[in-house]
Amino acid sequence: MEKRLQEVLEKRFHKTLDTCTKEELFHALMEITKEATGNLKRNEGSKKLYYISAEFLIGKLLSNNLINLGLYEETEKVLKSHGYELCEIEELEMEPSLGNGGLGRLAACFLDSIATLGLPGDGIGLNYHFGLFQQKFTNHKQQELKNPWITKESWLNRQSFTCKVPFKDFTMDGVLYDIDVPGYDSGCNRLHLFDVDTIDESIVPENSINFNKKKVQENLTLFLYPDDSDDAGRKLRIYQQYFMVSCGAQLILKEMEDAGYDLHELNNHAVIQINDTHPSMVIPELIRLLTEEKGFTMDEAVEVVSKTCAYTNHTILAEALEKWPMEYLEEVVPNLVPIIKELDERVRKTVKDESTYIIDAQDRVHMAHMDIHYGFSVNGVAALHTEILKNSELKNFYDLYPERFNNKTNGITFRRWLMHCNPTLTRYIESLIGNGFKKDATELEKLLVFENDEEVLNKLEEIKMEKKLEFKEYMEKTQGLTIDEHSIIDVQVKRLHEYKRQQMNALYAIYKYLDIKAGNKPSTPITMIFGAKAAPAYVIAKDIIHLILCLQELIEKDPEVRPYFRVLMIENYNVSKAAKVIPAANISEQISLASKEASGTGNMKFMLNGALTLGTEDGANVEIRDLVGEENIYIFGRKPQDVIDLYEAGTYSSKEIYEEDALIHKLVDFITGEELLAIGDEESLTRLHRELIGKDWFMTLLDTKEYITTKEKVYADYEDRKTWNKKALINIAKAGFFSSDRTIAQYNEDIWKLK
Ligand code: AZC
Repeated sequence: MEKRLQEVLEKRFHKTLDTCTKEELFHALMEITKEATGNLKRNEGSKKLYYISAEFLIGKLLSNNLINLGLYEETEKVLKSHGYELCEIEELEMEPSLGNGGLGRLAACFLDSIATLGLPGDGIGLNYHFGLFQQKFTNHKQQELKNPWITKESWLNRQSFTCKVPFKDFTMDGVLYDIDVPGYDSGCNRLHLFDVDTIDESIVPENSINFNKKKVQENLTLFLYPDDSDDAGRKLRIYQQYFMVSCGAQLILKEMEDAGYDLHELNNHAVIQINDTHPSMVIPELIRLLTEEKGFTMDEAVEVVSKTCAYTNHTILAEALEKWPMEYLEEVVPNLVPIIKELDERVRKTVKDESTYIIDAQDRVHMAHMDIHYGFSVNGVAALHTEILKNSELKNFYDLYPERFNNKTNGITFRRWLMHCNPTLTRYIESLIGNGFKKDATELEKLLVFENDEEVLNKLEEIKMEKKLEFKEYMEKTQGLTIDEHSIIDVQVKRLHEYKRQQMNALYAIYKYLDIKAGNKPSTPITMIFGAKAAPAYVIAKDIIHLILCLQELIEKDPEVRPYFRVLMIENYNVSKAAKVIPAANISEQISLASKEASGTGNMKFMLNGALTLGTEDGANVEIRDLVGEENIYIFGRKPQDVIDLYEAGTYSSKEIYEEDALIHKLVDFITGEELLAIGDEESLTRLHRELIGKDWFMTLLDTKEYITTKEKVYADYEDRKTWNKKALINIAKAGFFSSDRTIAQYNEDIWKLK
């Protein structure tokens, strides 16, 4: 490594390891890493997976690629001997935020595991020029800025493949960029990101995310998930989706033909995993290409495509299940319209249940319905979620095709979420149980023999302290906030959404603030950490951020409370910040309204790093509880079936709870009390207050009381550090199940069947 680094620095910059700048060093490292991945053997086989997704939240790649290539430690050593820290070089990398949250990060973890297991499988997506917006706090509010990540040199490698994508009034030329995906100690796959050369980044002003949505030729791949609160935005989403699937379908067919396969046997050589409904148009697009260009009859095309495509559902929230007005499709992708109508006709001929039709009475196209009728597999992302799909959300489809439904509980890559983000813990685990867990995560269970070993438990606590100190330093440097490393670090980081109930955590903060004001000081100080971005057009979500930032301000300025209790919000929460805060956490907040969080994956990352979960009976929390046992997790709140029944009955009234419960009344009213109004914006706080009392669609007030009692118990339990550390150890030991290597092995076993 040292020799190669010197060569590259000399050749490119006429510098040496001792004279180069950190930027030059970063670029040399990127070049060497790219060269090493380029030299890896490609994973190959007679059947190939295409994981098609509108999002790949890959995050920074330098360190993870070095880890997977087996070069990390050597690089670290070489840099150290010349006075550099690898982690400070890593800071210079631009972060590709090509995803919103869980769904996009899952796709990135999957790519890592697919490559690691040696399976031939590539990702297909879009090369957004600006990732998810950069979040800035001004006047206690979220402000959105554009988030560029592509520099002159990056991980992208331009390829020679091109294709033409026919829209109604014009054709666009797709070009392809690849990012290599090295497996851990294994071969290499690729992430294919499509783009167009006519994109004009300059149509977006500085400090803004606004642009003319109608100039499709200039804006098509500018933004991940452009604001879809208006017609133009929704149509742009369809332009993007069709562009992605058409380029993807053309690439797939070309690869198949180049390999000499008969396209009539496409399903024996390719499998397409459709990640949520954003890529669903790949089904009619493949049918279109096969019938128009490859001489297939409609029957032949429908049959082979249906045997090739599989669909993953990631949510039961109605607003996220895409339904496109036919009118929009006619305007954007008229080529697909007759095919979608034909697919719908075929369903109508054989199926009685109208609720499963692709085109509904309002002439809207239900993308998920198309996926289920014309795919061979439908999976949910956690056991509970899949049961809800089968028994309520998609029951009518389950009745039709029970054999298509299956569960694949999500997972995370331990290369990023343990080895990279917590090397100290990794090394310590290795010293206790050897390094087999790096390839077979279930070996972490070997840690269980130490559950009563005080030396081991103390060491775990020491490592947590080290990570808290690192996080403290980071927060000081980036936001000027000084955290007390001796406090309990209680973290809720995830997208801001009402169903995730950050507002309930904020109500707890109000409770604690008032309790301390009343003279009840906690034995150990508490630091509550939030990190969340709200969709730019999601008003109530932004109001919740405003509330949290106002509470932060109130407490920071209150010398009576601040030494014991603080509320801090991480600005611009993203993958790199996740890697900093998760290892430092004692408590992992997973408090969604039961039945609403399909799985969650943050919950797994926290557990793996020794935090205890405070959560509802929702998503993968249920499986975490089943693995660690009731005594090693804190579960509270209304049960999923009760919540489903409550929605069905329509009897939930937050107003009633507010009026009957004096404590809740007081906490909710604090939002518009004089303390917060002196800091924040009256309109925003009043709107949130009104929403909580008048609607509270995700039933915050239903669980608030039990949440407060449970959280008080968690904090009290922290005082018995030995028992706490034992619980942490059990959580780490049982986390192996949540390795995405396991998830991918199951996808392959049940759905993909790659050799
Ligand atoms: C998310 C789910 O909300 C989360 O529970 C799950 O863990 C994750 O997918 C991965 O399966 N869903 C989304 O992010 N959905 C969309 C449309 O963005």
